[in-house]
Amino acid sequence: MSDDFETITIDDAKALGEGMLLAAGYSEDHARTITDCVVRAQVDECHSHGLYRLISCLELIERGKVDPAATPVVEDRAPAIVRADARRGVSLVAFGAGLPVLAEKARHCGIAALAVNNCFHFSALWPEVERIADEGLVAIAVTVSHAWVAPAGGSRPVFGTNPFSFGWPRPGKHPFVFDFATSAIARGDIELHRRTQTPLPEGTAIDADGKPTTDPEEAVDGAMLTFGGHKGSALSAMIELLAGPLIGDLTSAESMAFDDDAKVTPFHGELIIALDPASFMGHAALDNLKRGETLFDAIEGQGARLPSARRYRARARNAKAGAMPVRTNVLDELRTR
Ligand code: NDP
Ligand code: PYC
Repeated sequence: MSDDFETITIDDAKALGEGMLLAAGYSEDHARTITDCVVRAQVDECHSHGLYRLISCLELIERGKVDPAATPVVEDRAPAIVRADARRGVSLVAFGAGLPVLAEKARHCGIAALAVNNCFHFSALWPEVERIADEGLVAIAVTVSHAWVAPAGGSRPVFGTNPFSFGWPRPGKHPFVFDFATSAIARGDIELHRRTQTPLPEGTAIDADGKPTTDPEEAVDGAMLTFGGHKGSALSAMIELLAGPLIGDLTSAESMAFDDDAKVTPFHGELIIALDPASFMGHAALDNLKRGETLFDAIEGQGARLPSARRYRARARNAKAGAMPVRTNVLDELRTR
């Protein structure tokens, strides 16, 4: 199978996404919110969480798992805690419902947390922390997935690919954002390698006998690895605890059990924390935020790049062209549905 790309316009991608999701039975809110997220990811050339994810959203309906018209319920749990129950809908819709309360609470208390519960979660986390950072708040988001990843020193899956994302507002600039799986590779990339039958990078997976492999099929039968050995493993365990038991939601192993071999997008919760610089530093907040710029200058000044710099460049390039590259095999799969 080829690994070629073709260019489609942003408007066509939006029409394709919304059209497919509405026809499949998603509510307008779900269809619009999902499409907005996957098109934004595609514009930023985040291929593992771009238009490709429409396929998983369609499978969620086809396999009878998601409530495609779920209306989230937002609950004020404590002065600095808000909960958005997705009610078996998609995480992004519940996030959108909880965000205004999270921001208001963060400004009032200085720090606040949003627990998104009972959601199907297919997306990258940077769109969420970027939105919070655009409001002048510092953001952290974590979520689990399905148990695909072995702990460092082990050989059987326990953890999800458990992404960790951070956003820092930068006056007059795009926020500083990073967002990565705590596995050495995202599951979405493994699936894309499977589709194109191309080898995985070394050090990302082991086979069912615990031996290193670059074969995506063997990786799926075996286990993925954490990044950074024991360090990624500990971070992944922390994310299991924060986005699972702390907020009363499923761990990656429990999400896998809930899936019951339907092989759909994970079902669990997400924890999002927002911090308000003005509450910490009052009038000095802006000056202190600008001190972050000294750090960024020191990074970029020696030729290193900031996380998200590639994404922001792709965004500017593709927004100007009104079009973006998409893997041909992904478009073929979407068009034949
Ligand atoms: P990557 O390894 O592709 O990149 C992670 C981050 O590191 C990005 O912010 C990226 O910026 C930055 N980065 C990459 N290379 C460099 C570099 N050389 N110097 C500085 N920064 C760099 O991420 P993953 O493959 O681990 O994850 C991809 C996506 O998958 C994430 O968005 C994540 O949220 C999502 N995901 C979602 C899951 C879920 O359960 N919902 C589970 C697992 C992953 P840039 O984008 O600019 O390259
Ligand atoms: O790429 O690991 C991943 C992933 C899991 C759920 C959504 N994305």
